Amino acid sequence: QRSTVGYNYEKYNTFENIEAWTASITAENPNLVTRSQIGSSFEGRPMYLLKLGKRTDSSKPAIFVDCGIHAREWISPAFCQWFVKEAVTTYGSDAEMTRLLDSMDVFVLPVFNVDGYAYTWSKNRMWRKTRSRNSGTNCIGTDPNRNFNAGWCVIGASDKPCSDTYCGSKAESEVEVKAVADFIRANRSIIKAYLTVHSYSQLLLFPYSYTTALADHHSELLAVAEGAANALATLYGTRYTSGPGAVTIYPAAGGSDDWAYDLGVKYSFTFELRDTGRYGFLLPESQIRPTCQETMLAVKYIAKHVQDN
Ligand code: ING
Ligand code: ZN
Repeated sequence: QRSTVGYNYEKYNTFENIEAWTASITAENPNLVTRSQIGSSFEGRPMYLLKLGKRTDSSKPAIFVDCGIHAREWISPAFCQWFVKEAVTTYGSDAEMTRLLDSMDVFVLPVFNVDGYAYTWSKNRMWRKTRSRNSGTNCIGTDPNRNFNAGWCVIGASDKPCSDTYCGSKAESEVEVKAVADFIRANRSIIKAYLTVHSYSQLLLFPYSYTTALADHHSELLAVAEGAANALATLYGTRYTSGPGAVTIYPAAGGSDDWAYDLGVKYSFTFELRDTGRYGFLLPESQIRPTCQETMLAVKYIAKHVQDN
């Protein structure tokens, strides 16, 4: 991918393709995109982060978006790529996108769990976790969305390395989780919103998942989630359910949205994209475009609320 001309956003792309694409899209849009590396994975793959935003002298408030925490949820990295494409192609023509990127920066991590994602292409399409070694067993990997330091491993997570929801040997045991947590901690004064994209189930979740207690900002978060879900539905009528994770899907500790929220990032949301189970993780490529288009409306709705508050 020496250029993004002809890059296919309506197919699932390999990690290598996505990696090359991050370089091309950055090179082609120097006034809007900067690429940095926030870490390396267990197997040594780079974790590239794209910063989208109109260049300014002073630092701007920001939104952090990650995709691909779980390896098999392929629609998620596809959405992050779509979002970046939309940002660079509609900046200057779409009023909402222009205002967003003039007033804020959007950090996009297209693939969080890079090793797991590569493994779903080479060996096991249904892999979820990282690919790190665990001592005393041949079972591989930790669930990165059970590895954040938010009620770590108290509920809805397993302390057994062979489980698909293994919480790891300690919070942030996974280098990928530590890289993201370190970046967000270092930028906590500017990061106003944290969005993490999963699939599937058509849900828009917010804290908490590690407890059934309601978040301090519950009513505002619920209103924003419902507004975003309504915006999403205007395009194709796709129905999303909004609510706190613990009561809307299941109790689960160590999730990234709970951790970001407790750090002070008020607008913290987990998207569970299409579908509701017909295809599940194997969402056909024909649904990439409609899924990404409708999800853009929800993300832009949240971004507008964050800008205005
Ligand atoms: N769902 C999420 C999971 O990690 C979740 C649900 C969201 C749990 C937020 C904890 C916090 O299980 C999928 N599909 O991965
Ligand atoms: Zn997931």
